[in-house]
Amino acid sequence: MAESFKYAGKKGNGGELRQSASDGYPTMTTAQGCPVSDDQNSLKVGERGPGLMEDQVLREKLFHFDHERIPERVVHARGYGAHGYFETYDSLEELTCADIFKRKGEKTPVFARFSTVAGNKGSPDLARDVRGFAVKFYTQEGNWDLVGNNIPVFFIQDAMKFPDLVHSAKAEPDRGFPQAQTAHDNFWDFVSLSPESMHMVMWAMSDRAIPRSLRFMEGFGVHTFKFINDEGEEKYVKFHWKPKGGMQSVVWNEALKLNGADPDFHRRDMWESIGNGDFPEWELGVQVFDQQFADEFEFDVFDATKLIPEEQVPVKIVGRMVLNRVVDNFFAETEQVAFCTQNIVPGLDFTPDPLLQGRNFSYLDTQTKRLGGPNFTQIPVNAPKCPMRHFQQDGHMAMQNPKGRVNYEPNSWSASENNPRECPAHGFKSSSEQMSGDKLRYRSDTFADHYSQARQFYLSQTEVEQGHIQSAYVFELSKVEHLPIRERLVSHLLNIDETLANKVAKGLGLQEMPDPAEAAMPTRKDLPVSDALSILKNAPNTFKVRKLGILVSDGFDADIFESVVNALKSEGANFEIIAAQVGGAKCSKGKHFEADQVINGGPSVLYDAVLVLTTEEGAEKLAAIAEAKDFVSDAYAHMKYIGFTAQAKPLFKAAGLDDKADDGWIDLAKISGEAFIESLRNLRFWQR
Ligand code: HDE
Repeated sequence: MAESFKYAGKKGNGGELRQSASDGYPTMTTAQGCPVSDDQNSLKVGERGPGLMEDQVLREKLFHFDHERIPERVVHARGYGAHGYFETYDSLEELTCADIFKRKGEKTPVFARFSTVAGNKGSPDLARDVRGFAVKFYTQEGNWDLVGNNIPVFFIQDAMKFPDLVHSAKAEPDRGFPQAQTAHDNFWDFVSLSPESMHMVMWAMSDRAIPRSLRFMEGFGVHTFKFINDEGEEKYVKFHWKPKGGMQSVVWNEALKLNGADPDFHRRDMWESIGNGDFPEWELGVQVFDQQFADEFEFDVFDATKLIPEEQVPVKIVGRMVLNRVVDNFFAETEQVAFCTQNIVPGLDFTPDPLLQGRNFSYLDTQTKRLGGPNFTQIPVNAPKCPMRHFQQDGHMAMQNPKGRVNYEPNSWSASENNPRECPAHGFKSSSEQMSGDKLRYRSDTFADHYSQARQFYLSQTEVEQGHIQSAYVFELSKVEHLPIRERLVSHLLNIDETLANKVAKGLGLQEMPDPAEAAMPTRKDLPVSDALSILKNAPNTFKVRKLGILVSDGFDADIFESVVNALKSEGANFEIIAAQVGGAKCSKGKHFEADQVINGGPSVLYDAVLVLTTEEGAEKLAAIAEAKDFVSDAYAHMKYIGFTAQAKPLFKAAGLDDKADDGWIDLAKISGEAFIESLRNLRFWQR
């Protein structure tokens, strides 16, 4: 028990452990600033009497507690945010007059929030789902919100379908489940009736939807935007975030186990990496193209279900984002941050993408509902860091009403900080593009090809990744109860790739192959493979900022341990010690090491690779513990590298792995720690 705790234990206060201001703590007050004399007991008539209505201290405390929750986001409810900066590599003045891209080396503060889409606030991090990737840049000419995802395309083409898509993906309304999963009838019913979703669904079934860490995923602005320079010249632009640590995902079975072992796996990883000084970092890239390219490109650049392959328009890197500060308070910052796609700055503009146009309404509307009024822009995480001058006033929680007499314009009062005017030269200007047309509800024919890029994505994957996609379809559709929905989905897959369709049909045990779905346009078979679409083809070849789990027993080899730890340090990687007891273990040189995890709290899914460093006796003891056997058999099943010495064999035998050795098993008695870490740079032994 901490020394500062005092046991009050006297008559009349319930005997709680109690500290008071006289112990050197500041005096507690009510929200009105009134000093509180007793924070343990409500006001009563007599010692056992009924409570008194006049107890303003109790009423204020309960009132505030009752109002602690705000509506969670309808989508992207579960998220995690951090602060950092964006550094501009070079001036982009030729392309855009956006202030943030003007000065080489300039740092602009940012707040980023990553999220899953379908699950509620308390859902697990490793759900198979799209990840939100939203960044608020506090530029000197206003906030720019780039509200993107970790997948470069979207399920639907028109904002009109968004509520339907989201309703179908969320828990079914009658039963209230499943949580944070698309593996149910409603979702697959909707998407199988919406062929436009087939490209994005393919991404969602790929490893992109189960990232190892938020730090190891790409981000995309998805829509085509516009860059406008000082001369009013316009170019189209798509935004990309490239993770400095490289891309990496988990395998599905690992995701399932991670959700049980640590539902906060991604947020804990972000919190710890920033705390360790391994600041998550991404480079911002742009694909810039002109009207001529847009006219000649195979698909409509305003169709958010299509991407532009990097091989066709290379991604030019223009800066980097470093996240170097966790929030002070999760609610104040991560929960109250209000991203709005309509927050853009001079030098940028929207395009007619019908999804983006709808989003520009929806975000402002949702923030007003969620945060309770129009003044959410004054909450510190949302407030611009440049001056704001306008005549908007009042409303719920108004904190920054204009000072002085002037609250309208035009006025004849003298110019002052509180009396601003429009600025035709530098103010935000929309693209001067001419628009005309009939008023109609119509889906452009240029949006009609729903399968070609899904096929291109699938064929661009390695065999291992294609296998994961096949299994994901089979898993998800196996949870669909209605056979016609499964068949309908397979009928779309037939339009994408026959082999994939056959594998999924076989996995589902379909008795008869359906006919291919009716297609508005035939699938193009001439789109070239795009290597940029694969995670494994772009593997980072480093173990940097990854984590090795070292399972030890008393008497573990001190020299091997030291050599591995030194090699990890020079790689910039981390490790955790796992032992049968949290008290830790002694090495062969008699030094005692605390364990970071006890074996039933530190399964191998938490690590990128494992090392089993035990004595024979230690391995025999571990062999009797179910979680220790899972530790090694899961590492094996998840294609992880397994470092070991011969003494660990009794554990492997008990786990049924004694005849399973392959090149992913590394005997540390035979090679140095350095050589071991070199192998770990492959991240997984996919050949297994
Ligand atoms: Fe969102 N989306 N969205 N979305 N979205 C929201 O805003 C919406 C779309 C994305 O960390 C909501 O604050 C519509 C595409 C992210 O706070 C809501 C449409 C992309 C986040 C909303 C889309 C996104 C949201 C819910 C179709 C990738 C979380 C709560 C027209 C480019 C931001 C909120 C954060 C959040 C509406 C489609 C990304 C309801 C109507 C496409 C990352 O306003």
